[in-house]
Order: sequence, then structure tokens, then C-alpha cells
Amino acid sequence: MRRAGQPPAFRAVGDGSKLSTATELYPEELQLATRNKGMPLEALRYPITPTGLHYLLVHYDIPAVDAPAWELTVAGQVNNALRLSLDDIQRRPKASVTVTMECAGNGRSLLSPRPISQPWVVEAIGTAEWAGTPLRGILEEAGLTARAVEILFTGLDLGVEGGVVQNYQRCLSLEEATRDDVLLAYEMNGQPLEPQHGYPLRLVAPGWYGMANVKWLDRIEAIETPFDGYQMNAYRYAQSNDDEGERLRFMKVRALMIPPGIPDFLTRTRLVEPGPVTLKGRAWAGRTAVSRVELSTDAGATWSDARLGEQVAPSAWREWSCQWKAEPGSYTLCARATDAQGKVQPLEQPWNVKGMGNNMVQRIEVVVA
Ligand SMILES: Nc1nc2c(c(=O)[nH]1)N[C@H]1C(S)=C(S)[C@@H](COP(=O)(O)O)O[C@H]1N2
Ligand SMILES: [Mo]
Repeated sequence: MRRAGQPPAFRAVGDGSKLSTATELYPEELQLATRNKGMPLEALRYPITPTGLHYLLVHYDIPAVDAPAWELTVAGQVNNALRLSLDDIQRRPKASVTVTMECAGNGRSLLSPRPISQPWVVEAIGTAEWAGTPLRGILEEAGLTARAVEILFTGLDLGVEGGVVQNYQRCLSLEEATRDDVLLAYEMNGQPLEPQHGYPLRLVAPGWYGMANVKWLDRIEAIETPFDGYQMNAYRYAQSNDDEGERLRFMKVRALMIPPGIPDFLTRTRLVEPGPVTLKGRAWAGRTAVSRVELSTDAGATWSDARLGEQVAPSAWREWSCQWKAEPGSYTLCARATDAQGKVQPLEQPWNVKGMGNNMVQRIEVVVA
């Protein structure tokens, strides 16, 4: 990851841990990286990511859940508080939604200086078919009072972050929580959730960065004052510790390419045979659509349009492909997507303290020989 001209280690910011940014890999990053895995980019070939290849991000430990005893509590500003077993939830109307999900920290390790956290390159991505019951139905059953302003989701997992002991918690506005496609999901790709993906029940909020999709749900609470907990403030586009920064919400536009040819084991540089090559990948844009994908073989100096293919589902990525006549030499391949609002992926990533919301164009080094 280290590049010539990179600034020296910079430790002016932090969230309570001793580390903030670095130019060398820290053991703390290695511990996170070996627990939390990315999707190998060749898995972009699958419209739905096989469950074992979907990216994974677990802040604390995967909680031990005693499924027969587990119950979801629905409480707070509601007329009828509920306690629902998994069976109760599975008896409610069933719906499914196919969702491309990306971690808000995807691309973090490419920043310079690098914020210290899970050191993703670009592979914190996956698409799954989630099935469960629409959250709206459960909220209607509980009956929100007029005082409810947000819905707070609490996971069973407990840890320390920023010096604060906490269960993982995030909220959604009433408008977001009651969208048709927001699910309390108990299946991923036709199977019960695996422990690491939130068994027995998780929230699925299509279009949002990963952090909104609270796993291992314990409690859903209608609250009367906006929630300002740790996980709401950790996900911000802050320029310094004093800067609040805007909260992250929906995934920004991004294209990724299946690395062509074969990899060099250590450097991952690709070896490609001369001749026609079909470059392929997928692109997504959170709540909006992908309107264009372009390809560059010269590190972004010149671009040509890729062909847009099938969109797997409304909240899922879209296929793209492009023909390339590979001639002997060295190349830096780049894919760049534009969304329906005209927003384009940047070639240089604007920096922020936590390394959030990066969507810099992917670069793949290729040798044609
Ligand atoms: N309870 C709980 N929910 C959580 C998390 C967590 O650590 N605890 N991680 C979040 C983050 S940061 C991401 S990116 C997604 C990852 O979901 P996945 O591991 O199923 O891909 O889950 C989110 N939901
Ligand atoms: Mo994440």
C-alpha cells in the first residue's frame, strides 16, 4: 500500500483509540482484516454473491444467540409493545429484496494518510437476496404514537468503541423505516442467516451503506428524540476531529471490474495474453441508478464507454462490459461510473478522518505478454 511521496504517519485525530492514521500496516488493522473479509473481486461474476463470498463486517464479537429463547422486543412510543419469537416473525407476511451492500469504509486503505480501522481496499461489497417480513407491518401492528420521530435498532452484540461500552445501535427516520423494501430479514440467499450475517434477525435497508443494516436484532424502539449514539456519529464526512461533518447515508456510485487474466500471487498484478479481452464488472449507486460506466487503459488519461447490461434488481448492481484489444505492454485499467444525477467517481479521493464514503475509481495493474 505504501507509495512514494506518501506523507509521514499522521496521528492528530482519533476516536479514543491510540491510533488514527498510518502509512504502515498496524497489528490492530491486521486483527480486523483477518476477522472481516472482503468479496474476492472475481466473485463480481455472480449476479447474487454466494453467501460465503459476501463481504463481512463485525465490529465486536458475533453474539451467541439461543434461538428458541430469543425474542424481538418492539417498544417505546408504541400503543402495543410486542415480543416476537422467530416463529412469530416467520408467520408474518414474507417478502424478499435483492440488495447490493457496501461497507461505508470501503476504499479506506487507499487514502493517504490512512485512517486506522478495517483496512479495506475495494472489496467490501456483495449482493444478496434477503427474505423476511416488512418492518412497516410490524410497526403498524405495534402502532406508533404521535410522539415517535425515529426508530432505533439495537443489536445483541456488545463491545467498546471510542471508549464507550455499547450495543451496536443505529436509527432510521420514520420515513426511511416505513419504506416498502425495508425488511426484518431471517434468510439470506434462501437459507437462515449465518451467525456472522446477523442470525436470527437483521435489518435490511436497501440503498444505505452497510452500517444501517443492524444485525442480531434484539430491540426495535420508537423514540421521541433523535438518536445521537456512537454509531450515528462515527459515520460522518468529517475533515478533522472538531468538524462534525455530514452523516453518511446512501452508497455513492461505484464500478468495480473483475480483474482480467491471471494474478501474480504477491502483487496481484494481472498477466493478460495479447488479443481481444472482454472486461466486465458491476456498478451500483445506492438510491439512484447507474447511468454510465467508462473504461480507461491508461490510468484515467482517456476513457471509452462500456456497455451497460442487466440490472439484477432495483436495489442491486448493474452489469457492464467493454471490449479491449490487449497489445503487449503495461497498463493501468480503470473503471468509472456516473449516476443518474450526473455524479462521477473521482480519480483522487477527497480525504476524511474516518475514511468513509470513498468511491475513487478502481485501478488494476496489468501486464500484457
Ligand atoms: N449489530 C451489528 N450490526 C451491524 C454491524 C455490527 O458490527 N453489529 N456492522 C455493520 C456494518 S459496519 C456493516 S458494513 C454491515 C455488514 O454486513 P455483513 O457483515 O452482513 O456484510 O453490517 C452492519 N450491521
Ligand atoms: Mo461497514
